[in-house]
Amino acid sequence: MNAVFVLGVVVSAVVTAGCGSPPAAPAGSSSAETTAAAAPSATTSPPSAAAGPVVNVTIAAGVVTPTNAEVDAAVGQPIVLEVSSDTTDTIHVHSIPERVFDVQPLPGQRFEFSVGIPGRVDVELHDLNRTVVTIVVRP
Ligand SMILES: [Cu+2]
Repeated sequence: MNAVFVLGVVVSAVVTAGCGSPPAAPAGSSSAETTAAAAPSATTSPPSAAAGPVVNVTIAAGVVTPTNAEVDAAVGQPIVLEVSSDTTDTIHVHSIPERVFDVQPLPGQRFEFSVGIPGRVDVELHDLNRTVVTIVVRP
């Protein structure tokens, strides 16, 4: 009789790293860097970074608005977080490399960044432990 090979649990190591552990950055030169070798067909968005999404974030009395929102962006496109807050906090952008912004108790703070690798990037407030928005980054 043949032994029955059960497919092992391969997935669990990658999923939901969360805040505790930084995302595993690919060490070494993998295929991550895209040099825009062949754009298949330029449909709508021009390659030169057009205006990206602007996410308005309000932190008031311990309540974040929005939470678990989702916006689209393209690789390299500027993404702006406009934050009004009544307290200090830390914004953690789970991109590679990750980015951290210090929130002050002020209106109209503006944090701009871009993402170089396609995928889903969570933007979190660490003190309040909320995911504000997930940015879906297209290639
Ligand atoms: Cu985080």
